[in-house]
Amino acid sequence: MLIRVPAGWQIPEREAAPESAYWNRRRLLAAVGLLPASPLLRGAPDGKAPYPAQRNPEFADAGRAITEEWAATGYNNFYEFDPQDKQAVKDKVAAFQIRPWTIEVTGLVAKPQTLDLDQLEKSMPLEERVYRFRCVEAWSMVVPWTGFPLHELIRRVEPKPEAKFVRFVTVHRPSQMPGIRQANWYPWPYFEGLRMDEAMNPLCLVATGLYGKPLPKQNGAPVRIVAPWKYGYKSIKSIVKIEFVAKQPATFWNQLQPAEYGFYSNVNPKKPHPRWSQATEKVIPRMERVATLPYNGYEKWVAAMYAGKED
Ligand SMILES: Nc1nc2c(c(=O)[nH]1)N[C@H]1C(S)=C(S)[C@@H](COP(=O)(O)O)O[C@H]1N2
Ligand SMILES: [Mo]
Repeated sequence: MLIRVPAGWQIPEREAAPESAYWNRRRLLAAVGLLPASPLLRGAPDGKAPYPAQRNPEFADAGRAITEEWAATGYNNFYEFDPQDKQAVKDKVAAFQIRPWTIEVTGLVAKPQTLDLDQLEKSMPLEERVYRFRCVEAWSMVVPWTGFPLHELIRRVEPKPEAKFVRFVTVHRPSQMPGIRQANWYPWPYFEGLRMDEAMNPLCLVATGLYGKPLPKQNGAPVRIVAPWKYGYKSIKSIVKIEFVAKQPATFWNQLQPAEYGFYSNVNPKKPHPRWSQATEKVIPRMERVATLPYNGYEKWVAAMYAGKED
């Protein structure tokens, strides 16, 4: 049996105390499926929720100040709620139900399954990472996500060799998502995709939290993808389905406007959008201009995946 040993930084000082050894053992057993999950297993030794998770020191400093929480949670692209006004999204999410929540994992995998999000979170190594986040519209932010690497989930379902891409689908709930009714010509539900190596890249997070708390609805509660080297639209929100496929899947924005939005959509300051430059970006909320970095500054982690190609 393969037991995952947490990296040194994942074991907080306080958990080195003898009383917490019991909890760590319970969490480990639960993680490998030997114990039924119980609410008491969540997070810290005192039974508190797993937020805030411990910050991964490799992603503690994004080289820019962390965006104020009110700004990152008050200026959102989430067309299902409002396809026009980013500042209105947060005021239109009240009816959106985020529990219970399941994710169907299907397609070319040995172990297709429907995951309950609460169970999944308990069994995954939650960590906090501060990432730069760059929208294709040339605004950006710097925020601490809580989540776990997507590869942890992918390994668990054992993709077949024919699986070359991963497709993600957002929940489709017109009754709770006024933007879907408002913009009914869009091909809802929102869908996205990654190549398998991108999905397996250690940078790619399944996020369930922001600013040390569960994700606000406007930021994609209860669970979303974060691929920080790509334009923001690749980071699909409120996902209910993950499908492993052989062929490059269609994606929402690429299907709507292929000349403007590609499949790979890696942040690239040298490749202008047909209607605007991508050389700089405006940092919310003050919109000061800063230079946009290749792969949003994550070249070191991801450039090898695109060696010799322009993506
Ligand atoms: N389901 C869904 N996911 C989505 C979107 C959307 O409209 N619907 N917008 C995308 C875009 S364009 C961006 S920039 C980010 C915005 O994430 P944020 O609101 O947390 O900043 O979400 C992405 N994920
Ligand atoms: Mo975006």
